[in-house]
Amino acid sequence: MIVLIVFTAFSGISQPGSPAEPLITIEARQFAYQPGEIRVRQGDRVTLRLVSTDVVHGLYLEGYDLSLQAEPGKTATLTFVADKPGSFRFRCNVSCGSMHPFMIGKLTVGANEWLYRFIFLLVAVFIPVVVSSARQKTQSLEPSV
Ligand SMILES: [Cu+2]
Repeated sequence: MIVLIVFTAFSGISQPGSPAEPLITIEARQFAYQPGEIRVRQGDRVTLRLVSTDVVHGLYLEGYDLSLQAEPGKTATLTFVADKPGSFRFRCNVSCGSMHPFMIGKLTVGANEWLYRFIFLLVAVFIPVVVSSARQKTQSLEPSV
């Protein structure tokens, strides 16, 4: 039972505690990003690869004040440390056509899940332990027949 809880709490984390280095490829075309929503963990060293499939597109990341531009058929990369948690919009900063102002996406930088999983684990393991030891105490107080 406890093994199962521990497994559940820690699965999905490749390197517990230490930041990852995700490489995220974003395809840009008139007039959208694919994927339009990306998610990383706080502290991750993120590399964005912007690939344009039609005209010149840019990507400006609000909050981090970072930008990059990709020529048609080419790739532009940008590496940064996602040190600010929250949701940030990114948008095209190269005028690429009529719907250009609607070419937006979202980056979510989540707080370190590790802490939350640790708290969950603590609660999930220690409550049954406390309850069962309390039961044992009650039983030992009962007079033996
Ligand atoms: Cu654009």
